Order: sequence, then structure tokens, then C-alpha cells
Amino acid sequence: TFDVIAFGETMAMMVADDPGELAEVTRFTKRIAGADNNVAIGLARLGLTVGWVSRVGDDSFGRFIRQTLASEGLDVSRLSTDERHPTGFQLKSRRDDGGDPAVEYFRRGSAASHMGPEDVPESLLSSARHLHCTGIPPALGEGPLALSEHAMKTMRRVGGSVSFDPNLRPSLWKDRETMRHHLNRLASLADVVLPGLSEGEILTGESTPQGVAEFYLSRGVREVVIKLGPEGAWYQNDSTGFMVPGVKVDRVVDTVGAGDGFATGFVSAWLEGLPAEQCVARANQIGAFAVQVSGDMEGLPTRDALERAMAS
Ligand code: KDG
Repeated sequence: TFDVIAFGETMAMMVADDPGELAEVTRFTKRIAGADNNVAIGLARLGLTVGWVSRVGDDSFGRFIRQTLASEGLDVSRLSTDERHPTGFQLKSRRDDGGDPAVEYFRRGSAASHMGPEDVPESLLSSARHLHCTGIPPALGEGPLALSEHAMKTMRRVGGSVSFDPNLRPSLWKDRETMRHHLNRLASLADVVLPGLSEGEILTGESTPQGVAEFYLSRGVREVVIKLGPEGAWYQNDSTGFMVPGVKVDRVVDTVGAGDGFATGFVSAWLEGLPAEQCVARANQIGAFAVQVSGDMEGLPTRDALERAMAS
């Protein structure tokens, strides 16, 4: 049995060692990337039992990913190896000025983009308390889109809870209207939705945290948390709405992965049954951890490191 099931595409990632255009950089460090697996890793570091569902190719990137995820304590018995399609990867530039790095994908036709509903059987979901999903798998192709819908609906039916982080990747979608249509449809299947404010604006056409939250609450979502970057986050449900201020950091190294840290904090505290305010405070805290390192998931804390930071 698992606390949480998550699914998606883990990519290999080559992160530039030096700042500059990706075409010019010659030295890279190999890591893994993938929003969904970042959250899975974050939750496992906090001591939750997490089952990871994905596909990798029969290649060195795939073996690297399998080893890395297993060493993070994820259950990888549902990470399958696809002999016909390769593991996806991405390049990420280095920015030393706190700006967003450039990302270039090599993932079209990847093993993970061939996933489908059969990858997440009902028996797996009924053995877990919670399903965490993002808007990235639905952008990867018909199969992963169908998988997302199937997993979310099935989890609700078997009595578990579902969180959804829209994680917009417009470059992976045919067009914005298609992205909006599918992500709003999927979001309304979740108990908790966790968009950034600008993502919420794009998806709903609303321009305030309250407007975005009401859009989803009126579609059946129970709780909406809007990320406001360094300012913190806005929480809203049917009876209340409030701001929880962000955590100050000395130096922002890389903002990529902050949202995944935020989801890790919120979901872990929520599953512990903590009051909403504490769930958002932990989300802000782990988001702050994530922006202080260059990897997407390297900054995610252990339970001990989290408790020390929350106490200070
Ligand atoms: O949230 C961090 C992700 O952007 C990164 O790990 C890569 O999942 C990723 C994607 O598809 O962009």
C-alpha cells in the first residue's frame, strides 16, 4: 500500500555548468527532470511511501533514471522499460541572475509519451490514499492524456483524494485553446488545484487569485491554492480565503522546481491532516528550499531539514 501514487515522464537532464547560450556551452552535469517525479521524490524524502508510474527506454538514460528514482526510495515496480522508444531528455541553461533558464526538450516520441490508461490499474490506485497529477502528462499525447483522465476519475471512485498542479507547458500543446480545454476539464476532477497566478490567468481568464480560485471552486474543486512566487500563496475553499506570506531566501539560484517543492509541502501536510494555513506554510517553505539550488529536485528537504527550517 502507498500513501501516494504519481505518474509522468522522467527525463534525463543535462544542466549547463556555465552560463550562456546552450549551443555554446560545452560542459553539462547529468541529472533527472520531471515535475511529477520531483513531487514524488519530495514526498518520499519526507517519509511517505510513493509509487512511481512511468516508462523509460532500454538505454543508459533509462537505467540512470531507474537507479536515481530507486535510490530516492520510490517504488519503481511500475516503471516499465519500453524496448521500442527512447528515454526523453532535456537541456537546461544556467542563469546566474535569478532569471528563468532556457530549456530545450528532446522528448517527442519518447517511451513515456506512449503511456496509456493500462499503466495505472485500478488495483494500484485502491492500494493508495492519494494521487498527485500535473498538466504535463496530458500534453504528451493521446495515451498520457487518457491515462490522466482515467487515473483521476478512478481514484475518486475508489475513495482516494487527488491533487492537480496545472504546470503549463504551452510548447507541448497544439495550441492554447486545446491546453485550456483539457487542463480545466482535468482540474475539475481534483480535490485540490495548485496553479501559479499567471497559469491560473491563462487557464481561466481571471486576473486575481480570488477569481481563479472561484473558477475552480464553482466546478467542484474543494480547495484551491494560488502560488504568488516570493509573495507566498493564496488559499481558498468554499468558506474561507487567506494569504500565507512567502519565505525570504538570500539568493535565488534557479526557480525551476519551486512549484514542485510547493506541491510537495502542501500535499504532505494535507495528508497529515494539518490545518490549511500550515499546509500552505510548509508549501512556501519547500518552494523556498527548491529555488536555492540548480537542480530541479536536489533542494527538496528531508523531514529533519524541513523541521529545522520550519522551527527557525
Ligand atoms: O517543474 C520542473 C520541471 O519543469 C522539470 O523538471 C521538467 O517536467 C519537466 C517538464 O516537462 O518541463
